Amino acid sequence: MIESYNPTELTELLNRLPHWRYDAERKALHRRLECGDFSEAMEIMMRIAIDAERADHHPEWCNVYSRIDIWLTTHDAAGVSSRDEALATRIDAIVGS
Ligand code: H2B
Repeated sequence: MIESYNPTELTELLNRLPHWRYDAERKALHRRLECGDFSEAMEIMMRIAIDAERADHHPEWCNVYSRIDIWLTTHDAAGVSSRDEALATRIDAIVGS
């Protein structure tokens, strides 16, 4: 059973992932992406979806035209875990920062 990060570990995680913030209400990492247009947003979501499915760890997300909001949380841990860190790191690599 996977454990969620404790507050100290969460602070350290946010230092490693400067594009992400902690959403306390959702107990999730959150990042907003502003893409060039809708097509670019769809392409990025597809690339993330392929990685997520491969890792069996999936984002909660919302797309409005060129904007994508992404939340990462681990249901089994009721919080943020190393699985969310791994996917956030992959997403940063996909979007190039
Ligand atoms: N995605 C996310 N974000 N959190 C989870 O806890 C999770 C998941 N669990 N994808 C996985 C699927 C689990 O339900 C399956 C059975 O492995």
